[in-house]
Amino acid sequence: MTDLRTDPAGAAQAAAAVLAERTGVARHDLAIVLGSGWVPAVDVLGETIADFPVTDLPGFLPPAVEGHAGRIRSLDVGGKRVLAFLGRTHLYEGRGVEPVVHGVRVAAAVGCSTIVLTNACGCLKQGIAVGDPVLISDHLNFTGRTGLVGPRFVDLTDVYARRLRDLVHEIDPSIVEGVYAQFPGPQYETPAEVRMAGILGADLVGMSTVLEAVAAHAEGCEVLGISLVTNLAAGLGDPLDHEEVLAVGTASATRMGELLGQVIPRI
Ligand code: 8IG
Repeated sequence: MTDLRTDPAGAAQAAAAVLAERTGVARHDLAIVLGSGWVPAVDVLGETIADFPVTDLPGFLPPAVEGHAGRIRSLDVGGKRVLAFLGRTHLYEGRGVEPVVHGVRVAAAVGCSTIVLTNACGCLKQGIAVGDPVLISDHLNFTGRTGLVGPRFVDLTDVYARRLRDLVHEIDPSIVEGVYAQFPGPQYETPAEVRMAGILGADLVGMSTVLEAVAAHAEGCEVLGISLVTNLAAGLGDPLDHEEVLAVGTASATRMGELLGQVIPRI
């Protein structure tokens, strides 16, 4: 059996082979990773062709966080075959970066040329409210880690593809853009860390997405990042509560599903 840590590319190929068998198709067009509370978005997205636990594929870990279902769904969205990851592995689970980026590598291995990364996050930017979606325009990697293996000097100028952001704006011009900062977590930031992140250019703070975006971009995929603001960052509002985060996500998920349902056929 291929080891995820020593041979991530081989592990992705192995999972891709099982995925093809389980979904009945050798290739998918697009993958979407659903973050905290985003799972209901996929229910309104299209017709489900297959649905099974991520752990049916080699290299995937069982979910560690409530709100992360840990399933893979293959859907037809307006004629496009879409692979949805219902939940993700986070860096704060302490199992290294390989399981964090395994999903996007598998998606690339089955032919996905676009990866949509979604998350729930805290917000620092004036004028953005809890419940608003934000298109990720760029990121700050505060994890001190990489989603890459070996000395690969990948250019990140357009990691969140301008083309895809423009496409979303054609459908919904009201969606704003922001810079997402990934902290290692699992603790939320202190108010001082939030001030620091703001000074350094962050609009959003979260605990995912960045390493996956880098890995997906390195695989040659176009990345669309969409954050759902579920709380004001620490020190800017009420203290943070995981239950509230999930409730806000669920309330906005249907709107997000409808948006994605319009975007995906045009990608
Ligand atoms: I939801 O305020 C959610 N995830 N780091 N900070 C960080 N992650 C988050 C936050 C937040 N809200």
